[in-house]
Amino acid sequence: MSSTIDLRSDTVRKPSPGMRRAMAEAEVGDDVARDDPTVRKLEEVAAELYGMEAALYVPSGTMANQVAIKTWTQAGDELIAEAHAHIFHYESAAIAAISGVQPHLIEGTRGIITADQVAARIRPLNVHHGPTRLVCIENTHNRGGGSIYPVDVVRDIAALTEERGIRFHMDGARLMNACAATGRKPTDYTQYLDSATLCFSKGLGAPVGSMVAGPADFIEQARRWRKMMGGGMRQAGIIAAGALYALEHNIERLAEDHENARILAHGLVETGLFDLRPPELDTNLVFLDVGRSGMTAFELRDAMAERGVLFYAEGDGRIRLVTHLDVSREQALDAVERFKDLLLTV
Ligand code: TLP
Repeated sequence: MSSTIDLRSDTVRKPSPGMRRAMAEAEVGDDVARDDPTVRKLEEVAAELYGMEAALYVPSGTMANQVAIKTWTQAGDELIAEAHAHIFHYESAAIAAISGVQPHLIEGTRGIITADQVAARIRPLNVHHGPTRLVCIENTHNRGGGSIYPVDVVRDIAALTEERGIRFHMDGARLMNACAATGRKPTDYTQYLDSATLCFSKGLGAPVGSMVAGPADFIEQARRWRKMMGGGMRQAGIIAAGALYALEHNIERLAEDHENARILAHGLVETGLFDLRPPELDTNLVFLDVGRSGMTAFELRDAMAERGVLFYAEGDGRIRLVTHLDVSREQALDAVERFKDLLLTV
């Protein structure tokens, strides 16, 4: 039996031996008392990476986004986001449940929204409306197919939000993928933002954790919401050491994941049975329409799982294949062959 190729998400890869060693040797303390030197170091390094005053280590990307939303808003406010944003689709309705905020959604192009679209959604100050307090973007955009925000679009939205006194937040779970693909620095994007997140537990390969960065007073308030949400951790240096190791060792290699994503996409599109939807591929998230395969996305997922290739099926006739540290070039090529075995042999 050939080995399993797990393309469900870049969250499934496991910490490397080097990372595990760094974690085992981490200096630790009680981080709720701010006594953990490794967490403090990670927060400093992360703030510097984003060119922001401060950063906060949190258990997940979801908590990073939700403490930011909670900090910038009050119940009864509105926030503007893209219609397929992770904060709206995949965070258990936390915007409503935790912050009591109403999302005002915009259908973007590959998840990208423009300043003109945002301007048209900002509420006039009027007793009929909840005030628009926050604009959120996602870079790279997950359901947009790992798409990358053009820097000038981010800059234009920032000019608008600044003029209108609205905060600007970025879900940067995979911002380092955007940087690896464009050759840009994180600060090329974050210089325009009031707050931004980064996940260590996706393509960067750490087992746990994300960070949210922003102004020092924002981070102090976010620290309180983190505690309220149950995210105050004790000897968290053990996991923070994995995140530090990831920042040191796993950024440059993200380009390999993008190359392997292209191998998968091209191999499958060449069969004539799949279309990339959206039609471009920027980073490590490959969304394919299974239209001409003769199977639904769910049937295909189950049939391929029997052949040792795992991925998620979407409700809209697409499958999502994600490359990461534990998928080699050979495995990407092998996965394409296993699809062909299923679909092209009579
Ligand atoms: N995304 C996961 C699932 O939740 C869909 C995945 O497999 O892609 N922002 C973005 C853009 C994300 O893609 C994710 C996770 C998060 C935030 C949340 O991170 P976690 O899972 O750490 O809460």
